[in-house]
Amino acid sequence: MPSTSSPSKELHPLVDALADRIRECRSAMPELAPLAVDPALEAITATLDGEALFIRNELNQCRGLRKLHLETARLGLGLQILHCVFFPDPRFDLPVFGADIVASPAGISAAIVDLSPVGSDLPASVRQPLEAITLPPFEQVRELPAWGTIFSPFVRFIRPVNSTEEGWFVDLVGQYLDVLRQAVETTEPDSSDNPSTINRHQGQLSYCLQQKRNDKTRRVLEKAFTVEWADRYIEELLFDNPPTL
Ligand code: BLA
Repeated sequence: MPSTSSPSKELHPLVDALADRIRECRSAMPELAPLAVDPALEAITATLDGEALFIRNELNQCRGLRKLHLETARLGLGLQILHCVFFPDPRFDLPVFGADIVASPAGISAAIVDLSPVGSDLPASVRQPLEAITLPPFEQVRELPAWGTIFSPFVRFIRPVNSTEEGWFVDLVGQYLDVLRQAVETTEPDSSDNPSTINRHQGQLSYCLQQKRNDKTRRVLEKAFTVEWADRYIEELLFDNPPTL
């Protein structure tokens, strides 16, 4: 790990490896296109107590997904974050993909991945292949927070104990993204006014609302920047509500 005072932009090997795997899977998505990012939010740098902070945001869209967001960041006290959410277009019966890693000089404290439903159940096109995935025997499985009711039964929330487990986690995320890509390729959209579309829009709103109950995210951003900045960042970039249909 780089020391906490290092101004370098190096990231924990798991953060780098997972970002690379996500980029590789993202590049295989059909009709992938860049999505405009507010230049003020694309690359953010700051200094806190002499430590260099940065956030890098990558935004794309593709068939079936309204926003593919990958963020890598160093946010003070040696904290490193990988944050990734792929939000579906509500006209498609597709889940929300989410992955998050929190690393500090003490190691990785949290690694989570899920394909989360935006209705009562995951579509069969996603549930069936997920059921077929063999879960690696992670030693430390973490308990979900109270707001974590949005996650599917396939959510994996762990603290990897060594680089072998870190590799398992990267592979697992790759498998979840392969499942998502196949569903993206085979799902046909409903119309905007179809009741299923409206329900999925509602479900995505709830997903965003629940994620905003994670005050650990908010606190880190408030400390590195300001309360107002953190609020805007969360509302407009991390968990913006899906556009009205
Ligand atoms: C926890 N998220 C955390 C923690 C921090 C952050 C500091 C506490 C570390 C720990 O519990 O070990 C911070 N995460 C951030 C910041 C960003 C971020 C600052 O993404 C972005 C700038 N969080 C998500 C997504 C998921 C997620 C998409 O953003 C899941 C798909 C999950 N983060 C998540 C969960 C916890 C967490 C479940 C544990 C919360 C708890 O135990 O209370």
